[in-house]
Amino acid sequence: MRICVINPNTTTSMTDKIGEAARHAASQGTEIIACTSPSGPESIESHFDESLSVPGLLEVIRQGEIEGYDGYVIACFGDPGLLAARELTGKPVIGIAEAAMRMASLISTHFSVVTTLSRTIVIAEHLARQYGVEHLCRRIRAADVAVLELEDPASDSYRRVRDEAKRALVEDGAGAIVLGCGGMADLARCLSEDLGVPVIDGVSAAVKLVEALVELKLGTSKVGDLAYPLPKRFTGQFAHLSH
Ligand code: 5HY
Repeated sequence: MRICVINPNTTTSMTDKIGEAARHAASQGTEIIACTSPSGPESIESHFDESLSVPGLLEVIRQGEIEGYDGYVIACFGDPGLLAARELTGKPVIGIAEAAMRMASLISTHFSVVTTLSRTIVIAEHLARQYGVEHLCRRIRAADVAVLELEDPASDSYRRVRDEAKRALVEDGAGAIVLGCGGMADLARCLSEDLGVPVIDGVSAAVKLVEALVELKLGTSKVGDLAYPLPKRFTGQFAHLSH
């Protein structure tokens, strides 16, 4: 099977890191195609960034349908454009936040999330509520690490993420840690060894969920709100979407 893993920000080094984590998690026979969004912000750290990341990731899905991929992963912890993306395809589309939160609920009674900047905490809180896991999520915490600091080997981002996760274990009574950024995909194994608890990277979790759905021949329902978009005219920069 061929899974397209989309980095909705435009930082190619982060796409490479996300692709590596996805390939590490993928089963033999699964090909991972890691794609960087063709348009949008270099990092997604606000509602504004998130909204402007969506057209680019939807364009990757539209092209992916021509390529004939078997499934998609949206590798940004805000799960931007997830439902719109599901409208565009009959294949499974999994967001890394939903994947990580659901996996965490299978292996711990309570988990905490460690994300990047404190201003993004509310985005993850909204998702936990939307996914119906807010009662299992003790707290969404921020390591106050900017997304692109995760790309800088000289930054002490690992230590800051680790120390915030340690606080989550002590203060929240969390049994597992969910990493709140696609750019943290490479930290999960080290952190889990350092902390002695399960640490969930959403990229790996999402790849495994897509594989499971494809193997079960389960795709996105095309009945109801996730049916293909209705044909209509679009103007301006979206005129090419008219059909
Ligand atoms: C992410 N931003 O996973 C989110 C993390 C965040 O560019 N990739 C980003 O801070 O919400």
